Amino acid sequence: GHVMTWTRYHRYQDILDYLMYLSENYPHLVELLPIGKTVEGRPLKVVKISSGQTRENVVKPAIWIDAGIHAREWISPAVALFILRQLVENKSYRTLISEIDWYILPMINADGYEYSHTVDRLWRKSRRTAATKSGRTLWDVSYGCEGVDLNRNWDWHWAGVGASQDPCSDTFAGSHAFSEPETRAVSDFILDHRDRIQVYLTLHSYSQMWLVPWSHTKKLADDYDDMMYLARQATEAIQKVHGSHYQLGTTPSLLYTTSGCSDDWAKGKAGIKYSYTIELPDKGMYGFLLPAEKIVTTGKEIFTGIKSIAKSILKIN
Ligand code: 0X9
Ligand code: ZN
Repeated sequence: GHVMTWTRYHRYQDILDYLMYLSENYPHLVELLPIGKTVEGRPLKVVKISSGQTRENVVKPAIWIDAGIHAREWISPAVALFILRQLVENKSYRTLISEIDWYILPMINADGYEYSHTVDRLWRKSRRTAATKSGRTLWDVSYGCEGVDLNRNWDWHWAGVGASQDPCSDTFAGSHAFSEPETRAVSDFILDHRDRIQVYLTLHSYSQMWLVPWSHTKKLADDYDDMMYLARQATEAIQKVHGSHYQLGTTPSLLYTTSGCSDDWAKGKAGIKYSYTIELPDKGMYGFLLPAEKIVTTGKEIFTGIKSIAKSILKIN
């Protein structure tokens, strides 16, 4: 059994138990792929969902979804798990998983997530301890200097605009690109599967936006129109579910310029054409403290958007 519900936010161990439950109950659909460990030793597990019924000689396209890069954005892993459950337990999506392989990592920053449950609800970064030359940790010097912003640590214009080299900053980029075991594990896995992964999706909160690369520059990507076309269909489909409006555009046009982010890396380095950051609800009323009652409604609308992307991908192929 498992203790997963959709009415509260769960601890990491309960999330791992739920993944185990799914893989034991649906062994023909669900495979858990251990890809590494966090700084504090927590396992990182990619869930592969695939029905295996492929036509011969056809390479199935794959979609990657990750969540929980930022500790305090609790709605993100919750929505990833909701989508996971729909794909596995809802029989109406059998075609979707027979024609597309899904790789879902419900939690990247497991250390930070646990810390946000036990110590500081608004913690954002990982829990890397920065050692100083004197042998003391920076944490001894000043609270908040632990951790790396795992959405500034990717090998794409690393430590450029919108990222900090100061360990005490909330946007600390780390000591070098991919200095962190969490980002390294994910990027290695994605590179290993880059031939098949056609969509990269990463879930954040908050502000209700569907963000399109690039974010390190105001220049538009050559295939900006292609990315926008699929994303526009997705956000229009989302709006039909409960009327939620997701703003659509590049990060600099809607927020600010950022470097070393996962979506830009997935596009720029891994060559995944359709790469998006989804900023989940809300628009600021609760912000990071979105009540758990919103998990189901948010999950439903985002799953609708993702299904739209999946259908577009199948048409393109
Ligand atoms: O600053 C971030 O990392 C994201 N916002 S958040 O509030 N979730 O921290 C925005 C990322 C925008 N950058 C890219 N889409 N690359
Ligand atoms: Zn975030």
